[in-house]
Amino acid sequence: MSNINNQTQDLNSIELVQDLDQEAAATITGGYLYISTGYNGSGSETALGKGYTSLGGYNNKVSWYKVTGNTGWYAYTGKDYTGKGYYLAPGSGGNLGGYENNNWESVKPAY
Ligand SMILES: [Ca+2]
Repeated sequence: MSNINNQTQDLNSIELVQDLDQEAAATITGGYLYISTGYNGSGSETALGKGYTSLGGYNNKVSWYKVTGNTGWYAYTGKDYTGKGYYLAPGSGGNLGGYENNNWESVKPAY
């Protein structure tokens, strides 16, 4: 778990916090959206526990994800939940392909 916490701090350190949408900032209990810049969790990886209107340094670089817990997520190709949206079911994950690969810029939990 300490590794997850460190990754979350890395994301915060690139100043994503100021981009948080307050309505989407509610913390999810028991689940995370993991994202990485390489396939199969390689490259830079982080765990997200709430919505982000911009992925900061991860914008247009995500190539892999995994959803833990019982809450699904939405991922969008544009900032502020715009562009093309994708539903990520609880327990799902894998490498991104085609238009979706290297294109996510915002994510939020699907309540
Ligand atoms: Ca994009």
